[in-house]
Order: sequence, then structure tokens, then C-alpha cells
Amino acid sequence: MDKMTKCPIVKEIGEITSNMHRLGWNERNGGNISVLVDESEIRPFVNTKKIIRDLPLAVPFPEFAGKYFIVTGTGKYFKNIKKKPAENLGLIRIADDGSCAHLIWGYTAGGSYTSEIIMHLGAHKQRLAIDPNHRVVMHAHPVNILSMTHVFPWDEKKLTKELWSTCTECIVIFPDGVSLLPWMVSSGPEIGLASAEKFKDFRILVWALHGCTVTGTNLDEAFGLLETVEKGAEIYMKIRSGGERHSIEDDMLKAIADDFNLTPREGWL
Ligand code: 2HA
Ligand code: ZN
Repeated sequence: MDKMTKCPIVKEIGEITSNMHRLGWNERNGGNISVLVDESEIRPFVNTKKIIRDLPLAVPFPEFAGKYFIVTGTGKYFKNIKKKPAENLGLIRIADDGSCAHLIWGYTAGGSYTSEIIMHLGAHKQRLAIDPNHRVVMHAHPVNILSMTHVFPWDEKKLTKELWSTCTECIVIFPDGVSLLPWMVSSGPEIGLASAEKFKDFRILVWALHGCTVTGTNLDEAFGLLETVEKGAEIYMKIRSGGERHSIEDDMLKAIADDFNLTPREGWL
């Protein structure tokens, strides 16, 4: 019996990835998640002393020496994680010099972590510097935010304001805005490090013609952020070809911010 299947964070990842798949955000092997976990969360369920094998890291992360992450596997399908967590997820501990990761549990059919591992570790590093409670990086391909990058300027300020203007909740949920990277080849250190730069200042990053990555202190918070971005994008995609256009204008956004005692990104309103 694999006790890790009873580990609360493993069960939660199974639930949330099933929901993401059902929402159409994670087709086939699309998307990836990593969660920074404390040893106390996993120690009752797995022998952390036993290293199964080592996994290479194209960029070293010595700041994470000894830290544990649960990461979705490369080529694995979100739709299968709940049923077969040990095959589709891995628990890793970053080596003492940060040059590789020790596999402690998972990837039972072989393979390794997501090809976007550098983006994930880079994002964790940047978000932790801002918020010590940060834990989650979540990447997906939701159809509306992706579609929007086909028809909307690749400009993060314009994109943020367009999303804020679609529904009242958007500015409340992401007053800090949405960042964007123009199209790049994905799955390598180049896009990973460029993305990490964005996470110095944002919780949300849109990759043009690819998808969206969000961060959070827990899985629900990251999921909720992505859900809200995607809702705004869905509204944009539904109404943009319409005739008369109504929008939540700057003065209205300011009123919402005042009412909720929020500080939207400086100088953008
Ligand atoms: O894991 O989503 O960006 C597949 C991807 C790559
Ligand atoms: Zn992707």
C-alpha cells in the first residue's frame, strides 16, 4: 500500500487537477503544477531518507537545498493524476548543492518532472522573496486567455486593464495585474528564467499563444486566480465582436478599489 496516496496534499492535487482537466484547461499533457511542501506534511507517508534516483536540473537552485516539492511529471495527463498519483506526480528534494533533485517518491513508470521545472523553481524563488507563505505554481492552457493573445496586443498593461474592465471581481482578485511574455519556445531554461523575472512583481503570467501561469499560497488560491483571469478573458472573447460597448472605466475601477481598500498597480489607472 502506497501511503502517499493518503497524504492530504497529494489528494488535493488529485482533486484540483481533475477540476482543471474538466474545465478544459489541461488537455492531454498540457500544464504542470508544483507545490512546496514542508517535510512534516510528507514524513508520515513516505521514507524521506530513501532516494530513488537523481533528476537533472539545467539551472542550479542552491537556495532550495533540502526543500521538498511535489511536481507533476513530464508527459503526464492531468486527467490521470487523481487515479494514479504515484505514476503522474513526483516528490523531490533539492540536493545540498542545488545542482539536481533527489526523487523520493513517484514517477513510478519512469520519467521526470515537468519540462517547465526551471520556470517553476524560478517562480517559487521570486514569490518566496515577496511572500514567505507562497507555496504553489500552476500552469495551464485555458482556452479564453490563450485565445485573447491571438487578438489582443501583447501589452501587459493593456491586457490587465481589458480584463479588469470585463467583470467587477477582476480588479478585486488581481489588483496587482497580469504580466505577459511574447511568444517564445516553451519548456526550457530561457523561458523559465524570463518567466521568473516576471514573478518578481506579478502573481500572474500570460504566455502569448500558449497559456497562463499563476502562483499562490495554496492550491485553491492559485486555482481561483486562474479561474478569475479566465472568466474575464471569456467575457472579452464573447463580447468583443458585439456592437455597442460598455466597460468598467477607470473611474469605476477606482471606485471599486476605494471600496475594497485596495491599491491597484501604481500609475495604471
Ligand atoms: O507540460 O504545458 O508548457 C506541458 C506544457 C508545457
Ligand atoms: Zn504549457
